[in-house]
Amino acid sequence: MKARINTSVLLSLIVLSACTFTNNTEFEGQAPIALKVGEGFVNPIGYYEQKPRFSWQIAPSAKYQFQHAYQIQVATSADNIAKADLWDSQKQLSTSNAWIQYQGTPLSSRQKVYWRVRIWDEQDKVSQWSEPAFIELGLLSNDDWQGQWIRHPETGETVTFDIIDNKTKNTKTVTNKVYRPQYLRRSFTTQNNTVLETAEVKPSIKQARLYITSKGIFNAYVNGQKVSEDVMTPGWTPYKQRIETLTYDVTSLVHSGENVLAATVAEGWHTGRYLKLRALKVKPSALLAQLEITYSNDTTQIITTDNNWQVTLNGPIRHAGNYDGETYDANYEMPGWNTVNFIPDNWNSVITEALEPDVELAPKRHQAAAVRLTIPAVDIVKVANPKPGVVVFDMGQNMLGVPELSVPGIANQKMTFRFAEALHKNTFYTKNLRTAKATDYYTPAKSGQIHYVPTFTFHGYRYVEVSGFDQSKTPNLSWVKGRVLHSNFNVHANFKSSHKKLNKLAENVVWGLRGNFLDIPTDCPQRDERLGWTGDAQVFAAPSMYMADVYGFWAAWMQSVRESQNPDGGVPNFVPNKGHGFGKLASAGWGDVAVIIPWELYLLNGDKQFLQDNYAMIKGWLDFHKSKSEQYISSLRGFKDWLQPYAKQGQTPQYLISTAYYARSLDYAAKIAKVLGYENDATTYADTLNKVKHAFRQKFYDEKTKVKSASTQTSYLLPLAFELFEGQDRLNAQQHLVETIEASDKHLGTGFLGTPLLAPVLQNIGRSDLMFDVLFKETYPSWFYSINNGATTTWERWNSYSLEAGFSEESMNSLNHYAYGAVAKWFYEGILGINAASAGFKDITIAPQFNQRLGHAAGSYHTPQGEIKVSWKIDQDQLDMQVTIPKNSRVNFELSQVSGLTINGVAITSSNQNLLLQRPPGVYKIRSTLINKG
Ligand code: RAM
Repeated sequence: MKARINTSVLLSLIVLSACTFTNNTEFEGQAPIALKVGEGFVNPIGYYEQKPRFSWQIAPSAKYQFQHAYQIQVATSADNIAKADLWDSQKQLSTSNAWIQYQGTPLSSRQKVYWRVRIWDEQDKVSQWSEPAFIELGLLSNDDWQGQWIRHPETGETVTFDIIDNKTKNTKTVTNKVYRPQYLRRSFTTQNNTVLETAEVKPSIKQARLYITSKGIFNAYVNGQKVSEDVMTPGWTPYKQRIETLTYDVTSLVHSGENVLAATVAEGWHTGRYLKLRALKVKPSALLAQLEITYSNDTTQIITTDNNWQVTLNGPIRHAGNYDGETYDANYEMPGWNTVNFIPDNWNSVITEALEPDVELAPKRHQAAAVRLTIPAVDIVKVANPKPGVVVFDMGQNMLGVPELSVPGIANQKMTFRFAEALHKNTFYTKNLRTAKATDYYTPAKSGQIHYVPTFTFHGYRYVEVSGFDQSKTPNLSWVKGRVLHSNFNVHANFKSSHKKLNKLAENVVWGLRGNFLDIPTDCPQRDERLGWTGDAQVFAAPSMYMADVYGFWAAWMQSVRESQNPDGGVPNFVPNKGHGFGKLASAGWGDVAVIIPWELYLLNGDKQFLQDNYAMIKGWLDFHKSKSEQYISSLRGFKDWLQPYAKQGQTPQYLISTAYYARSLDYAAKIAKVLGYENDATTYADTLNKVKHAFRQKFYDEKTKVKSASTQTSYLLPLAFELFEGQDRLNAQQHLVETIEASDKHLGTGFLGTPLLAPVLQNIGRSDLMFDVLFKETYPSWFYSINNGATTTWERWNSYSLEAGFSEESMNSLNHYAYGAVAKWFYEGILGINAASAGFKDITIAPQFNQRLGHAAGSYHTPQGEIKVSWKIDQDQLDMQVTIPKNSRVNFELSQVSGLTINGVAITSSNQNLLLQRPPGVYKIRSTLINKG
């Protein structure tokens, strides 16, 4: 028998002694690791939260398994950490290792704080303290900014464009403004350079921070050195409400004496056009910066954007736009323009503009974009009807990025670089880019090899067409590389199986992710669109979480969604939008993003703050749904089951879809309200849900639960996935669903909304075998059809392209749309069986779906507690599986297709089924016979 110890006495002893002897080996408990704040930030500079949320993990190598309590200390300096002069949580009995909110005095702009954590294990033994981590805040308020927006005085150049009129289909000419990229600079002398009257020692530079943002996109330099590798900063937010700001540590770049702070600013999303809306009024780009230098004597010098700056439009980047590409002329290069040795002759003085009080300047709350990969060209392709002097490179991969070009040029002979997603009947094809010109130009000042990477644009492409180069040289693969850009998060998708095409599909989905996560989630990266479509986002957000560290990315975009909500509660079709046309309207299955992303990401992370942050929007959205419904049937407009095969928008009736989504949003809202403790709201939403369910059932289905309209897969998937039917109705609907799938010879028949529901519904009704049949179909419409036709990403349409006939249509045909990639969630949740049994994966269910076509499958998922790993293989009928469960989690095994199970050598019989439930962290080796091969 264990002796009972008085825990509180023991604890005070531990706390006391731990404070005195922090490194005492008596406390061998391994310290927590992976300290993070907010949505995954490690030691951030320029952080955004005044009350940060702390997360950590137990090291996989620790001798203990669970956390039973924690203590967090926050201090003003690393030396003071044991004093916890800002906040000491004290010992808190809690198993939570994530999202613990700081409760001290809210942190202020620029403040740098240190924090550490220790935990008590299941035996109530305290661990060592973690290594201290830090957080440094950015500028939190507009009042922190002392400077003004600065820009070139010009008012843009008028350009004419030919566009196809949507109604008449005739070409018409419109005019608009474009703004040339600006080169801005100012020099300054550090304060410690002044001649000192006394003999005291000159103070040295202790720290320098650059706070900076722009309307448009910028690159910044101190003394000619780029301050960071970020690209397309500050990214895209609803600029009329909020512009994100960046913070850079430039301590090592500022010298005592004279310095130059400089920046280039181009159109980006702010000033550039979007969609075909050439005529939309655009405002010029501008820069806002504040360099703060702190000296060893604790004085501070601040350099801001003011009328001491000079600007020119006569730099080498002549034009730059997201859709149309960049034009670079080396004759305009200004060597050293951003250094002290340069004399800015003929530069203009900037004009200044006051900060708008209603435009919030806020620290960027997720990672900026960056070059994440560089890939080589794999082939020089022979096209049909080759034009002399034109060569086409194949990158082997459809991607979002910019080329890295090392091409031989001739002085003053313009080179042209065009981009295409695929060859069309062996020709270079750009019609599916619509009005996006997606062309870069480079004019060399002298003959020889150029080295050029476009700065202020991005393209969605696989093929690069190069012309204008030195014809005496033979094209070489080394001329072109592909720099892959996306927001700077880690991609750790690692699903692998014995099936090549399935693996290729999994890879393609990841490339769809890489290709559409440039600061905001986009529908596509190549044509004149590239917008944050909310429907696409709601289907792909949860799947993307299985593949990359994208929580911060989504949480940031959801803030933009909140800011874009219309006064009537409608959540727009795409975010950000410029308040123009159909972009700001709300649609069923699109606007529901307001509820779907908060709930589904909460299930994966367990971060209640995310629910709270979005709660007002959720309520507004439900009110909006209500205003669009009569007798609990919704008449909200939408895009139906967008791009369902064989039918443009889909045959499932709009109001059936709208009512189903009304129900889904009510259901999720009721759950969210419950988690947040808003019991009345939870009851109201649940009551309304019941009424909507009833109305839905009566309105759209007959007495045999057959849909009254055309029988589509989606018309059964929606009520089954959203649990809108009970009892016999549910069974009937299941049967009708299976019949419709069988009627199409097991091909899918779903669009954007139906497709993500297929796998979870079929698994839920015990028909994973049928899901595998659909998944492994080779012919249209199917996922493998695209692979059989050379896909390296997921496409917008099931038949966007074929090797034989090329692109199926001219418009609306992107080869890089992530929506249909939502199926990849099932690779992790279904095939590997990694499921959250409680929000945030503290409770895990492992329920793999085996199938005769798969000899093995493996992969992992990063939960807030650590990595879950699953791998299984089937040899004859023998199943061998290995599962790793991270610390501070428990696992249930649900293995339905097996018999004669052993776990770590122990046979599971009817009397010890408990060995399948609530198991602790560790490695499980599972063997069994497969009785149902699926
Ligand atoms: C297209 C977009 C997007 C889709 C909408 C309805 O233009 O590409 O994917 O959500 O239409």
